[in-house]
Amino acid sequence: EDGYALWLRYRPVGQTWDARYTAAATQLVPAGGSATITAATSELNRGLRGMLGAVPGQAASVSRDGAILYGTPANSRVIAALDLPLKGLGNDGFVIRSVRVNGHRATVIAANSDVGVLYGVFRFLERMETREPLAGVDVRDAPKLKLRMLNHWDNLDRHVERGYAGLSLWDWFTLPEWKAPRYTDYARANASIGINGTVLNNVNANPDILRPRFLKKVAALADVFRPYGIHVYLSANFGAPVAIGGLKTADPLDPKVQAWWKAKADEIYRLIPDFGGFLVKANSEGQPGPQDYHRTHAQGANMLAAALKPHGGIVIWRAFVYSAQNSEDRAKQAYSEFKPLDGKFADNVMVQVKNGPIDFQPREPFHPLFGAMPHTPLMMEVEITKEYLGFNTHLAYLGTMWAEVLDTDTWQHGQGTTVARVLEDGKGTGLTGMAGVSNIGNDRDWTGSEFDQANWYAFGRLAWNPQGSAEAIARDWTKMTWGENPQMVDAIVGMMMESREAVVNYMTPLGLAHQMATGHHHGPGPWVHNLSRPEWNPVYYNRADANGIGFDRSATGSDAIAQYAPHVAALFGSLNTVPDKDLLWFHHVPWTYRMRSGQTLWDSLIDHYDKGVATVAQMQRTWALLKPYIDKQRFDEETAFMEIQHHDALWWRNASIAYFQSLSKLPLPAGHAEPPHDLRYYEAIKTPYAPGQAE
Ligand code: BDP
Repeated sequence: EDGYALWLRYRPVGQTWDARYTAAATQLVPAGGSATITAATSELNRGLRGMLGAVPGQAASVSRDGAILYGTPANSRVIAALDLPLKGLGNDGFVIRSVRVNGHRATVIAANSDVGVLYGVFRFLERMETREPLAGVDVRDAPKLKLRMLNHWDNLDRHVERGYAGLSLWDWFTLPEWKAPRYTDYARANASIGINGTVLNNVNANPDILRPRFLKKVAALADVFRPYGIHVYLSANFGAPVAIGGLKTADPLDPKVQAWWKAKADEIYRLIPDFGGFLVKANSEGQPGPQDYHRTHAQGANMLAAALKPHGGIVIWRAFVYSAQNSEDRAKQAYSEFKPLDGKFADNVMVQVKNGPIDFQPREPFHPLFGAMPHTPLMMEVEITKEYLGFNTHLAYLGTMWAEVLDTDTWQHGQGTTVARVLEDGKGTGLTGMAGVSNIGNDRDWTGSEFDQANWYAFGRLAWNPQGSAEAIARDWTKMTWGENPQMVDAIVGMMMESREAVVNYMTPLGLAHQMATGHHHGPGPWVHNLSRPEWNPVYYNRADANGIGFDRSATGSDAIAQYAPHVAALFGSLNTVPDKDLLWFHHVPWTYRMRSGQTLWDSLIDHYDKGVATVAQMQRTWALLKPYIDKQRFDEETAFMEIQHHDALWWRNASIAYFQSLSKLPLPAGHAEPPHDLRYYEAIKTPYAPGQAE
């Protein structure tokens, strides 16, 4: 196995389950003939053939025990007569239930729309893959968020920004004529976890994507994805009217600019009637935007929203902004800029906010905008691709990271206003959502490693239900990806659940952030101080000197805490209550500061680095014991990747300690080894090759 099948492996279920499942899968009875129902049928055939060794016959009505009846009440009088609890499930929810039809035992998979039926079919197959019983099944489920989207940072030359899994899947050269089967497999995988939107191109957007010749290619992809319920979106370059439209300005208040975007939207919808809309990165890291014309983000977003509105499209406007001219703490800038715009956005605009206030670090506190824009639908953006967490070779299961943010209480509207709750509230517009920066490329295994598939999977599951359990998700994924042996499943889930904390520990413990080397962000660079913008330098974040370390964001410092609700501000703002994990994010403390554990900060810091390395070593030992249960290629690859991770973890630990020790001048606590080399040695290490960043 090479990982291509993802979690949809559909391997034989084995004797114990064979008889039980076969009795519940003797006949397929689809209702309706849409492309989506056809996709559902073909998935059932694929899954049942793989798991049970045979494809059941297809029939127009239930005529034997063990039939699977699937469709909507609108397309099937039999389903309508079952009077299933479909109300309140929206378009995407479904019911799976054991019923009797025509005197026969059957399983019905029903929904209000064919896409809901498809989701139900995938859930049915997932039950088999995870060895849940089918007899007496009664599932009723619907997504809590409306938009569950991948953001591809794919350039038109197929380089993927921050991509570690090969080239972009989209082969623009052979599209639209050649619709590679892989596009369908991509859609299947996404639909299986409820993802219903995809932004095809990088937020650092090449305006060419909006030219007619590219739009035809985009339309071809949209045609492939449509049966799977996936809408296509594009990242739009705000300067496109100038870059490709021949206009002299992109000022959102200029009628010619407005007309250009309107015509562009009309053109897109002629080709793609269900086009989702535009994602926009504006006035951020050099991208053009409304501020180039002294207009606000809201004015820019609303102008695009007006062009899309007649077609039902939306604008997703990113709040990832920090400016070279602004000397305010970077962690504060998005809030400072967007909070005053609350209520000023059109009703088909969503603001997309990263999970933390800076930038996808291994750990950040939640973004203060969550809960702080009561009149604006917010979408949370997470980074599935592991730009800051060791690329594709470090095992880091991100389900725990996202669940940590989602479960955090913002206190913005009283206790219990968790980030998940904020996201689930569409402010009356019905617009709710979560976006994940894709980790997908054209590598055989899609994501550059087996374990990175888990992050794609977990993203979909949490976007479906932001209150889901990271552990339960890891368990389902593990069973589907590696097999059902309970000891193996426990061992792998155990590794996954610790893995992200291990990365935090060996890279940026106790609230440190952005200590990565320049440009590619792989490997340590806590000493870096020579980049043109202060907030690009790791020293900006660690603020380490002879006395101590950490960024004072309390009232005595940048006062970033004031952007949180009072309860949270008080929690983070006081040394007595700030969680250890966020200590150096919010406070600058002396090296000799006494932690609540009684340890000094210095000793605790060293402990954390070593703990991170030790966890990786433990994961390696656990993995080695799993050899008998795992197919050779996948086992060997992960073994090698863990060696890389262990090497890198040690490198991070040693380099970080060497640098901080050059300032603190403190000895290492007993039992902790000195870094084997001096600081110069670590400073001189160059990452010889990081994807897209070869020197
Ligand atoms: C940063 C990435 C950069 C992205 C940017 C963004 O380093 O490549 O363009 O985020 O989200 O994390 O726009």
